[in-house]
Amino acid sequence: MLGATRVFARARGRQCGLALRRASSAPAVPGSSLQADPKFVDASRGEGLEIGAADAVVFPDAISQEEHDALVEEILHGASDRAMRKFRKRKYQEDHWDAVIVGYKEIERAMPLWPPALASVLQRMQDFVQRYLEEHVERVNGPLEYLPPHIIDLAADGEIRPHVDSIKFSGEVVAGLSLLSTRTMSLRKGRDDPHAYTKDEPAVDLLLPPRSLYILCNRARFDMGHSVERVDPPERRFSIIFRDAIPIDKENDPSSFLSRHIV
Ligand SMILES: O=C(O)CCC(=O)C(=O)O
Repeated sequence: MLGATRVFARARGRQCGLALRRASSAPAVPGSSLQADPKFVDASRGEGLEIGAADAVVFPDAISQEEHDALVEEILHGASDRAMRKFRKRKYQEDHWDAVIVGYKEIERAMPLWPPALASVLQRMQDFVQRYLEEHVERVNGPLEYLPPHIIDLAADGEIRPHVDSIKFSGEVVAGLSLLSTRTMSLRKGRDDPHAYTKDEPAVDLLLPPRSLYILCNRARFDMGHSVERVDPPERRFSIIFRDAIPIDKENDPSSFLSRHIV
């Protein structure tokens, strides 16, 4: 993790045309001690990509180590209701040539189903995301409705290929709490075909260590594809994703969250 931070810090020091429009200070939320750290967003290979400085941000110490460990423990060994038992037993989804996400399991888990102490950690994150959007997204002027927090268990060799989340099923934000291991999220110009991307095209990279919260909104949410690529050495990762809801299109199959949310 430290190594990756150093790589990012070095990359940011280079004089490449930075894509992020610089904010006068790191994007923040009034009254909150959480501060986005620009060192975790590397735009040095993002030439030509237009994203506002507040559109893709990382808050590195969003939760404490104790809260992190308790969330991981809960996902691995906690509540033993049927849904969680099934989730734990399920095999990782295999790689298909047309898959956007490979080597993963997922489950939506509504706030009341979490132990109260953890529900309050997740609620704190969601409330923070809401306040962030009110501050940095013009269209957001009041409370949004949120989907249940969504757990993604990404196998050590799993990856999420570039995609723009469907605007049919979720709204202004994709925000994620990262657990267990560090990965990089890359933002590239959005397009329909996740396989039309190449690794060396312009990208903005977000470093996502455990305990960090990222927020994608505005152009980073709607105009850019995001991906979570493999790491070497491979390491398993959990994320807990927060999104706001828009009215569900009843014609779409509600059985798979990702098939509804990822185009
Ligand atoms: O696991 C993550 O942080 C990324 C999740 C993602 O790409 C998505 O839910 O659209």
